[in-house]
Amino acid sequence: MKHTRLIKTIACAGIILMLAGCTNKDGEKKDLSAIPEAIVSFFKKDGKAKNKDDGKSAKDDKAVKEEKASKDKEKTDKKTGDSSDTKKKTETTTSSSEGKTKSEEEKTGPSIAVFVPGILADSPIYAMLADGVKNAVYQYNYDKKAGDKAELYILEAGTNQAQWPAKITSLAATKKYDVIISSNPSLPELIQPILKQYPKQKFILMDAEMEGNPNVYTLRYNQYEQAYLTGYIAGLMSKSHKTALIAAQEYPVMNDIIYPYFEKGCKAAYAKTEVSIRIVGNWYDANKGAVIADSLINNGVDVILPICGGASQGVINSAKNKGIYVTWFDNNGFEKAPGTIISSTTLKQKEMADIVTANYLAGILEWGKADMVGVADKYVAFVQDDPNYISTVPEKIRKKMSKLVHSIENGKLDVTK
Ligand code: RBF
Repeated sequence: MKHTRLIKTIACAGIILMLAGCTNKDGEKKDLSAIPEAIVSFFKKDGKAKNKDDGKSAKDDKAVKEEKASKDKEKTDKKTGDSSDTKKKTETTTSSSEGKTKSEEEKTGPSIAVFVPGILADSPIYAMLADGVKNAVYQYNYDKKAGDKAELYILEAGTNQAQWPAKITSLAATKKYDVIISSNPSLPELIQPILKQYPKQKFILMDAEMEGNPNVYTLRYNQYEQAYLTGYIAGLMSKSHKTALIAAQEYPVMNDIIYPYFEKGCKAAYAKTEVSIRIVGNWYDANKGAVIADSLINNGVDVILPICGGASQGVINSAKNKGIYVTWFDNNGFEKAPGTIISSTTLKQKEMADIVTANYLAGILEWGKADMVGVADKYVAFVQDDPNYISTVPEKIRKKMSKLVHSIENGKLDVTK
């Protein structure tokens, strides 16, 4: 497969090292200080979310047990092949309509955990992941009887990346979940010890790459194309010919793909464009996002691409106040600031998460495979029909963008060449 070997994902040690750095207020170096409590959420059958303060593992979460109590029945050894599930199997409930205890009935449906490496709010890539998996589970459960329904548990691991290894390990340690679904390029490294310690635990990892392990399926997006398209419109729209990317943190995909191909796109539009990158140091600090954007704008930058989660709101506010443009990544962001947002280069992560989860539930997921999807597959898209795009971006530039999208779609342009 194309590009599959290009990314080295971050080791969990790498993540912790990243946390140890420090940044000045303009984001030139890294600084991760305030660490909010992680949040655990779980989703009830009707899809409504409940949030709880963290401090408990998935295993201990009483709410999860209550949610499961109405339908939880034993998992068979045949299904999990795992005799250490005894504790769960001996739990009983009186809620059975026929007066049977849970140990008398069999819970045969699959159990899925979604591990969100961060928080759902302001990270479209995670919200789309959760929505896609929820949809697939909902569809699967639609005509199933209680014991056969799939169970879904969603864990928000929070913004303290140092806690992710322990949190995902404790999810696997419960042995409750047939598959853990997540999304982040750092996951393949993070799960290495788990694959050894819990050899029956399966993982579906989106926005990640790992090939050849029979317990792991990965899918990533062609972010060469996503970044190049975004850079191209930034280069076309910049009047000062100075553009910038504000990233939450450095990571291999950012350093090796997103930033270089954003820069390449900018320069393909206008060769003398000056492109720079600044680092916020976390995925949530909107004030810092605004301070960094202000300083870039003061230096003449007039188009910014924020890839920094909740900090992006600060970048948008600053851009709006100072009358410059923002390009948007991952989902359709036009509504966030009409007239300021000039583009949205989207990933169809919701659709993809839905498909891979449905494939898993249907037993047809190809374990060990590492897929990549891009513009030609329509899983990376440049939004051209949004009214805000049409009203903000001049027709001449929209035509150039349309031509570029076509040439990538029909294979005439390989942005990596
Ligand atoms: N993207 C987000 O939107 N929100 C996050 O909280 C987030 N956290 C990340 C943490 C790490 C360690 C890494 C490597 C990436 C993270 N990303 C996050 C970036 C995400 O994988 C992707 O590159 C961007 O969303 C651009 O598509």
